[in-house]
Amino acid sequence: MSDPTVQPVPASVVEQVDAADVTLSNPRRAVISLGSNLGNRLETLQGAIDALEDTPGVRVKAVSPVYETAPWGVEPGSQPSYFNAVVLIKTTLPPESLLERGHAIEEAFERVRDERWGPRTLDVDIVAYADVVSGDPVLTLPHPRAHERGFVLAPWSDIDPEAELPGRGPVAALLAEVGRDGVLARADLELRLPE
Ligand code: PH2
Ligand code: MG
Ligand code: MG
Repeated sequence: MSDPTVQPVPASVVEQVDAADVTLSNPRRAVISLGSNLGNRLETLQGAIDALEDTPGVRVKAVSPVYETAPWGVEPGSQPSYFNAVVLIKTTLPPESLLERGHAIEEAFERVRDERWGPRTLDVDIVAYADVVSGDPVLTLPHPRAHERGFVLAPWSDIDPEAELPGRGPVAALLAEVGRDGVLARADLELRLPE
């Protein structure tokens, strides 16, 4: 007979613990792109990096140089230039939770979503999550336009020259194809890796 003092654990709880166990003991690498073209761009990017580090289950491992970049995908001259950077993280959060956290950080910096590719105080994009390739419209991985954006590829290759964009190939080769037009390193500015 079974021991009456042992309470059965519902199957749903067993499953959740198993899923959490796997990610907790196996943090994943992810690549985050940060962009800002409204307000104090540098302060905002640093605030986003600090907020990522403050997230349970996220460690910021590397922070790229700052680039000043021409707005991509909009009429030339119609928006202020962007500051862009890339950060490498290790995380126990699944991609959906990381996305949610990115949106919460955007909201903390008063991001307004009214037009596609409108100017913004802060954009936090998941460029890649481990080697996941997914066509999920809520979170397409890797980011569907990362391979053609110098403002993502240049800072990423600075901090990880050997990096590969899942399904697309080496970041350095993609950058060579796209070129560095409108992507200017701001060596006079610096973002800090949180302590
Ligand atoms: N983000 C966009 C649209 N255009 N252009 C630059 N230079 N940098 C960005 O981060 C950026 C953009 C939409 O997310
Ligand atoms: Mg974006
Ligand atoms: Mg975005």
